[in-house]
Amino acid sequence: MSTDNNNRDDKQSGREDRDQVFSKPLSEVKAFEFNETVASVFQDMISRSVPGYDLLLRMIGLYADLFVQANSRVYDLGCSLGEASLLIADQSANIDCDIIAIDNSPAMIDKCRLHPLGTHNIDWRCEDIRLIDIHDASMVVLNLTLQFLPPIERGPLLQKIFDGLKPGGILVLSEKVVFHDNHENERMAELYKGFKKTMGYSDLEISQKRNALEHVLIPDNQQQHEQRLQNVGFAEVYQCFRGFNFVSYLAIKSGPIKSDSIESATIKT
Ligand code: GEK
Repeated sequence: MSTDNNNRDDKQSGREDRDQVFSKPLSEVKAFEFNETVASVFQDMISRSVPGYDLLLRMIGLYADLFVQANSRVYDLGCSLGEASLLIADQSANIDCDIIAIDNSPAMIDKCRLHPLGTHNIDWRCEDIRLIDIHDASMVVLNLTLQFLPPIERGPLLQKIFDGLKPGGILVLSEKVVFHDNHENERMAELYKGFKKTMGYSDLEISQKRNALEHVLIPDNQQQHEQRLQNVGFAEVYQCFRGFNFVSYLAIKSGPIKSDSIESATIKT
């Protein structure tokens, strides 16, 4: 599928939110920012850039059903347009819990605040996740966010999350990763580029975005993630998803399992 065809289809269908941020040659590729331009096309950008993004969201909905506890808090850290929070709110509609969705991009949070009021009880906050307090949490989501923090600040944030979780609480951590093995690393980069082309991105878009993200998104490898999660205290760490160079972990703080557990799991569609 060529990009030209996609652009034509979009114009014909009247869709104006297609990601074309890097489609024209740029004289200077600036560092990537979550600004208004990006926020206006973010839904399309992330679903065409992250293999399995929709599945990751559905998994977060499932975890909410299984792990969100009554009288607890749920934190969605780096919530962007709030897709994960909206799913969690749907899944935990019958549970007395507070959902706190945080992003430090004003453009993202402004758009979150446009979600219909009254249908979801979500506190949208424009804050830096490194500066917030976390307490009484039964679920914390870091869906593709940790990779944007300076590496040295990742351990302290995970420690704060672990300390703020109730027994039996969970962290969902999804990230782009690199691989220890050079050959695997190159192979996955090649496959990921192929994936982006099948999603309608041109070679120019792929290379300009890669340059823009160069010092902004700094991926760790799986060993670093697993070690860090164990170091802060998570007794159970499971890699529940991998799509090329994207992985998602479910990390559980020891404690009792919610009484109405796996057998009753239902996902609203
Ligand atoms: C989703 N989780 O759709 N404080 C707060 N927010 C931050 C910080 C910070 N220090 N650093 C980055 N962000 C979402 C997708 S996107 C992933 C997450 C991506 C925010 C940033 O503004 C952006 O909205 C988000 O983290 C990362 O499930 O674009 O690949």
